[in-house]
Amino acid sequence: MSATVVTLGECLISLVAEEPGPLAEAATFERHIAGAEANVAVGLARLGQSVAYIGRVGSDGFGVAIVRRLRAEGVDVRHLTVDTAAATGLMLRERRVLGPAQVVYARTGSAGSRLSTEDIDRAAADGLFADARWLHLTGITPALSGTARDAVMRAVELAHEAELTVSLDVNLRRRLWSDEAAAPIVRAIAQQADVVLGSPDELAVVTGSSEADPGKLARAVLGLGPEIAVVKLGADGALGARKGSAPIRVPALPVPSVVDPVGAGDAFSAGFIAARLSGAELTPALRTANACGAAAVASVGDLTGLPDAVELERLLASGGPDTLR
Ligand code: KDG
Repeated sequence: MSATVVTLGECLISLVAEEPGPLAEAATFERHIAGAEANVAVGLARLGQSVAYIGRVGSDGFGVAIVRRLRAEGVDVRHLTVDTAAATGLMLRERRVLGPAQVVYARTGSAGSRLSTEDIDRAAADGLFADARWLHLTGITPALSGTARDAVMRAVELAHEAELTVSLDVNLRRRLWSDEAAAPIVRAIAQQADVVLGSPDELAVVTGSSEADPGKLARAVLGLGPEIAVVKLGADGALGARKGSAPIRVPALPVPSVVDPVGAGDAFSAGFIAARLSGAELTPALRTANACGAAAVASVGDLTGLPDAVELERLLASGGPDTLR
C-alpha cells in the first residue's frame, strides 16, 4: 500500500473547554485529537487522498486514542511509533466568542518531540518517499526539538531525491519559539519548498519583509525559491501567486457563525493539496482550500468539521437551498 502524501509532526490530545469563556473558569473539557500535520492528514484522507503520517506518541491511553483515530480516518499510521520513554503531548484551550483564545501546552519532552531522523529513514526504507508525490511540512515540528528539526530537514532531502512536491505551512507557534528564533529555520525550509502557505504575519517573518500587502508578500516568498505562494487571509479568503503570473485573490466562503477557528489553516492546506493533486489550477485549488477552512471553523475541534468529498461539493455549490431534503 503506498501513500500519495507523506507528512510528519506531533499529534496531540487537545482538551477544549466545553463552554466559551476564559480558561480560568473552564471546568469541563472535551477531548479532541489535534496537531497541524495530523489535521492535514485527516483532511486529505477524507477528500480521498492516500496519506501517511510519521510521528511518535506516548505509550499511554492518549497515544492509543490518536493511533486509533488516525487509522480509522484512513491515514497510514505504520510509521506513527509508540515511544515508551515519553508521554503523549497535550494542549488545553479555552473557547472565545470574542478575542483570541488562550492555549496551554504540556508537550516539553513529549513523545512527539522525540521525532528524529531515524523515524524518517525507517519510513524511507519502507518506500514511503519513493512511492509518494507530495511531502507536507509545517513550521511547528522544527520548533519542538533539535532532533525533530533534523527530522524535518532529512525529510526535505529525501523528498527532493524522490522528486516530491514539498509544501510548507509556516504555522508559527509563538508559545514554542520567538519569531527571531524561527525566522532562519523556517526560511531555510521555505527555500527548499515548492509551495509555501501562511498568514501575512507569518510570511513577513519568513521573508524578513515589512510588507503588509498580500500580493507583495507573496512575491517576496517567490523570491526565496518556491513555485507557489499562498497567503491565507481568513475571512477575506486567500491570495495565491505563481512565478511569472499575476497574483489571484479568491474570496472566502462566508461563515455566519465561527464556532471554533482552530484547525482552519490545516483544513485550508488539506483542501489546497488535495485539489492540486487532482490537477486543479491555482484558482479552483484556492476555492477548495477556502471551503475546507470554512467547514473547519463551523464545528468544535480541529478535525470535526473537515469535509469529505461529498460535503465539499455541496459547500462549493452553495448558493442553492440551505436545507437538503
Ligand atoms: O493548527 C492547529 C494546531 O495549532 C493544533 O492542532 C495544535 O499543532 C498544534 C500546535 O502545535 O499548535
